[in-house]
Formats: sequence, structure tokens, C-alpha cells
Amino acid sequence: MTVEKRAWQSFIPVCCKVESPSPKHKKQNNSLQRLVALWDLSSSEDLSNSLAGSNLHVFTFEELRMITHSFSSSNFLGEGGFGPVHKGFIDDKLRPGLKAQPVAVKVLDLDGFQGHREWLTEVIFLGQLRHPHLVKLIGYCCEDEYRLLVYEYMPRGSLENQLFRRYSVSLPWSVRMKIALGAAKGLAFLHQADKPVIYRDFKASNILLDSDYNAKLSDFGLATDGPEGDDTHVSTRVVGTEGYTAPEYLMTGHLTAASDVYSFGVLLLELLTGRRSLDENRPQREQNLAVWAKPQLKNLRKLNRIIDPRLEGQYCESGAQKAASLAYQCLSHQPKLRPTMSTVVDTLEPLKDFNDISLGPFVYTVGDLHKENPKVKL
Ligand code: ACK
Repeated sequence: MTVEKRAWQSFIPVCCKVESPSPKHKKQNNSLQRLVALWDLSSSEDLSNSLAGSNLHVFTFEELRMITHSFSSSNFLGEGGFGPVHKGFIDDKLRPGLKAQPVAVKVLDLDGFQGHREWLTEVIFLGQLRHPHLVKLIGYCCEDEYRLLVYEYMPRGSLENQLFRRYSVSLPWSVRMKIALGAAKGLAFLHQADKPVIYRDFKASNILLDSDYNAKLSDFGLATDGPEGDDTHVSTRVVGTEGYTAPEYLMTGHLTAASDVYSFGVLLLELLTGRRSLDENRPQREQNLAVWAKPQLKNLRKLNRIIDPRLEGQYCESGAQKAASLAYQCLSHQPKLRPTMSTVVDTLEPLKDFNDISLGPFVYTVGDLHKENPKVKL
């Protein structure tokens, strides 16, 4: 797997304007998190100057209002932890040189779960990181109290919606494996970067899908730099999403790349079983997916019983065994026993090659779907 180099080093001199690094602390100052801290104190003008080499477009609020038809309900895509997301369209009539394309515009709701700091983290991390399995940030708006982000548009929305939506055809086995592989590649890229990044909020709602079910990670508001040098972990305030969080991180705040691997194991279970990581509508002992499913992963008879019934038996048994065994390792209570994300990628690579049969055509029943939920993406 190729690891793209990040270009953020070129931004260091500008941010050092705010606080000059001593040689002793140079390594630490190179971190993306450090840049977030420095820019948090500086003006929006400093931010746009500093991001000048990142190819991010700086939009005005008026421009984004225009391309989303005043954030109309017909352009509304959904509401995330960050705030509402609307569809829009950009082209070179808006700005010379802009590629004509649909976009998704996220509006930061300052009363919501995330704030300016998370917005800044997203701009800085996604502004510097480029990879086929990370959603592309096209630009942002930082005007008065407005904070918005403009992304490439992902026609199939979030994996959460695709996997758990009531009125949809079940995702076939090979598509589930393709999605797992794509998301694993995104995480592996972050972990293997020159300055490793821990994603910290890996979950189905943060994985977006393009028209061919290529998975891309989105929402970097909680991302942070990985440990450097001799350090083995970073200590942080515990953040993330219940049901996906590694037990050692939950208990001690010690964060390593292995915490992301645990969350990946939970996501793999969601894909195998069609169940949510946490589901309060189930009997008590089945509510936490990892706790309930883990003891059943190593036994083929038990495994066959927990595979998503919506697959109607259309899955590759040996592939399911391999995926279940991988999930089991990812969910180890000892972080050191979990595989690295590049091992996860290598293990998943062959599992997507399965010919799904007899589930019928993998198409949505457009008419019915739309009647039930007019906001559903087609
Ligand atoms: O599952 P969805 O349809 O896909 O609903 C959620 C909603 O916004 C809140 O996150 C959708 N969404 C977020 N980012 C994008 C994007 N880049 N392209 C298309 N839909 C998006 C997400």
C-alpha cells in the first residue's frame, strides 16, 4: 500500500509567527494538533494565509448560502454531531477555476456537540491529508460567527444509513467487505503517515460512501496526533462514541493507534451481524454488540447464527470465518495483541472477491422508498 506524504511542513513558518519554536521542541511543534492550538489563538486571516498551499478554497457565507438555495429543506442531507449538512453545486461561475461538481456543506452548530476547536481540527487535518479513502475537503468559510465546511459530495451518504436504514435492500456480502477494506485503508493511511494520526471516532456514521461503495472517512474533529519518538501513547480527555471505544482508553485515557483498531473491530461486527454497536432496543445482554458477539466468533456454528439474517445466507462461509477471526483479534482487551491496520488491510483484501447470488438485483425500490421517506438519497 502506498502512503501519501503530507505537505503540512510547508505551513510551519507561518504558524511560527504566532509562537517561535525552540529547536528542543521542534519535533513537538510539527504536530498537526500543535497547529490547531496555534491557529486557535490566531485570526481567520492568519488561517487562510497559512493554509494557502493546501488548495482549500475560502468561501464567503453568501456564496455557500447561494449554492445551497439558502440552506433550503430540499437541499438538506441530514444532521450530524457537527450540525446540519446541505447539498450544493459549485462551478467556475461561482469562482473561476472551480471544477463543476456537487458538494456537501456542513454548517457548524455552535450550540451542538462540537465547537470551533473541532471545526479547526477538521480544517487542519483534512486540509493537509489527502487519500482516496478520506473524504476530500474542498474549502471552508470562517466569517464572523459562521463556521462551515465544503466537501466532495458522497452520493450514498453514510454507512450507518446504508446498513441500518429500514427501507433499503440489504448490502450484499461483497459490498460489505469492500466497505470494510476501504475504511481499513483510510485508517491504515492515518496510522502509517510520517506523523501518525489517531482518528479516535471511527464509526459507521463517519464512513461515507461514493456511488461505487468506496468508503471514505469523514469528520476529523476528534482526530489527534499519535505518539512520537519513545512515547507509546498520548493521554487525552476520553472522547469518542460509546460502543466503539477501546476499554483501556475508556478506563485510563491512554490513547494509541490500537484504540482505533478496536473501533474497527466493532465496525466489522456491525457489517457481519447487521446490528448496531449499541442497541437499547435489544435484550440487556445483547445491547453491547462487542460484548455479546465476541464469544460467538470462534465457533462456526455460533457464527452462522449471528450473521446478518438480511443476507439470507448469501455470504462466503470461509470469508465470514476469516472476517470474524479478524474482528476477534481487533477486539482483544490487550492493545498489543490487536493487529495493525496494515495487517487488517492485507487480511481483508481477498475477502471482497465473492460472487453474491440470488439476493435478486441490488437496486433500491425507488418509488416505495421515496414515499416512506422523501429525504432518502436515490
Ligand atoms: O447518512 P446520510 O445521508 O449521509 O446523512 C448524513 C448527514 O449528512 C449528517 O452527517 C450526510 N453527509 C455528510 N457528509 C456528506 C457528504 N460529503 N456527501 C453526502 N452526504 C453527506 C450524511
